[in-house]
Amino acid sequence: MALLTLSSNPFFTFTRLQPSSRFCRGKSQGVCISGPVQCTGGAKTSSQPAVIVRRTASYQPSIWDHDYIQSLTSDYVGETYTRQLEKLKGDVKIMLGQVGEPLHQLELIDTLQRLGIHYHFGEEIKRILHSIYNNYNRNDTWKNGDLYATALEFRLLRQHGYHVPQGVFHIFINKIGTVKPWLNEDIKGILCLYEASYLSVEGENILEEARDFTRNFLEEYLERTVDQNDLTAIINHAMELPLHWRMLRLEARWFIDVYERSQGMNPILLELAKLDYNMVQATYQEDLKHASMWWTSTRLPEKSSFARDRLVENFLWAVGFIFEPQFGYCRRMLTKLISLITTIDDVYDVYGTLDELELFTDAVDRWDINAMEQLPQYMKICFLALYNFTNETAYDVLKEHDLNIISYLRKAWADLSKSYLVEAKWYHEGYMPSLQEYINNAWISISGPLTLVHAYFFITNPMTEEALGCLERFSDIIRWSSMIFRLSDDLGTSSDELKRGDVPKSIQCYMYETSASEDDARKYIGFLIDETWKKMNEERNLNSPFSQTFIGMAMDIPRMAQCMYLYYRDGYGVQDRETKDHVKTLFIEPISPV
Ligand code: 0FV
Ligand code: MN
Ligand code: MN
Ligand code: MN
Ligand code: MN
Repeated sequence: MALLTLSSNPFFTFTRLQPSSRFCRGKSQGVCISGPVQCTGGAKTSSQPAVIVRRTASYQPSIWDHDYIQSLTSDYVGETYTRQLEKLKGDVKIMLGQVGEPLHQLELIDTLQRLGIHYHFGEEIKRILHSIYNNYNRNDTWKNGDLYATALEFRLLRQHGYHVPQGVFHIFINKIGTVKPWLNEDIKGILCLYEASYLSVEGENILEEARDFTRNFLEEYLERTVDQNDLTAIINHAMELPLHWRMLRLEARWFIDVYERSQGMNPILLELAKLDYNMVQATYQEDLKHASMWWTSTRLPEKSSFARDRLVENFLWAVGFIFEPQFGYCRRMLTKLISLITTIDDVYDVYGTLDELELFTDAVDRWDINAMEQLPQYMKICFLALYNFTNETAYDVLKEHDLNIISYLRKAWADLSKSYLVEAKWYHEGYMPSLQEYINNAWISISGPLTLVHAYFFITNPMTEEALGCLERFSDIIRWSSMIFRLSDDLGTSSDELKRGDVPKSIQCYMYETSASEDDARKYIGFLIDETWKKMNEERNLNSPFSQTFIGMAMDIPRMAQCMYLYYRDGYGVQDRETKDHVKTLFIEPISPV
């Protein structure tokens, strides 16, 4: 056994054990070696010093300094800009009222959505789509057998909750699942069909085939096209991730540049998009400063130096979950919540011993402030931070809605802690769950349910009995959202997790179960993500007591996760790659005005 010094603390020496044959199947039979990094010693009172097993994740310190965050400013505040924004919004409303052709109406709506300014025109967009849907079978000469028009209408109507059958694509597709030969030059139509196919629900074979076909077709098109132009850039972007899976704000920022260069660009839309982006960025800066003040004041980053200190990235998650400027309270609270989740996740996954984790889980489950006494020092501060934050949330709700929500919040924390503990036990026993057994726990341990329960209280007014019941029972939208979050996280983080010692994640469970290669296991997890999106597409259009804002947030969680973990990379734990650019783009650098 090689000795490795990983700590400057003279009380601790670390021993690295061989991580081989760690995992066993079934009830803890077989070889079970404890974690790859052990640390012996510590300030114990007994003469025989107890062995304390601790791992390390070697997370880098934050690259964003608190003082730097506080120094962020924007020019885009104040009366002048507000007036200018209102004027431009008025112009666009007139535009929306004047455009008559259904195809032009759809194109305008699509452009507004992609530019990220659709939220100003919710009523107008609703009205237009409603009338298009009402005329669906009566007046469709404007589509005239056009794939582009059909696919655009299909995507926008489905996005807004209307049921359009997949059969509308029948006339374009051959028996063998390719498009009819006369469409082979219709790149725009094929791209649009590709994007539309992501709005499918389970069992829609035409859309499934359309997706495979269009993807292959577009990839081949890229291969044989030497000229790099705007069209190839757009196709490349679509191949990376479809529109339906994109984080909205980053997509808006990307599209504003594309739109500026495009033929037929409307200067009013461009000006509004840029101004709005910059004004929204100013509100993000204020949200971020607020959250950073709180995070610094908790002193958790210094007290829990084993954990990720990722305040700015936590804010990025929050913006991914809900971007509209009026939801500042929700973003601030989410950022705090995610910071707590991350610290506590690292307590369970990295730093805590099994005994300590049992005590912590028990304290959360009992929701007893006196239980804090039983905790080691480093856990006391985590526990009280969590307790205080929960009370702060509950107090805000009690104040505004005369409703005591403590029971919902503590239940969500107890569920999360228990799912963390299950994983910690599996790890310590060297137990290899089946994929199903893993997932049954892991959709909770990713913290999606806890986050959505909190989010409901951060945005909802008024709160309804029915919705509270659905929250308690984890309605399916919460389940599917959390599932995609979990599987995407596993694709991005499990390699590092395994190296430092953590439970086997979905990929490893599947490999163990089926003897698949890692490549094939990743493909299979990708397939599960696809299938889960289809369930979510279906679920969000069913009758539910949740608002569109809440459902939107449930959809945006996987979008943000797919962005953070793109290309199987951990954009959250490792800050200084794409994530750093995303932070700069979204929160720091304004777009140059027209
Ligand atoms: C992921 O880390 C993590 F901590 C997350 C995603 C917390 C942030 C929470 C929200 C954005 C709601 P890690 O890969 O360590 O998580 P697991 O569950 O795999 O330990
Ligand atoms: Mn973790
Ligand atoms: Mn974990
Ligand atoms: Mn992970
Ligand atoms: Mn990017």
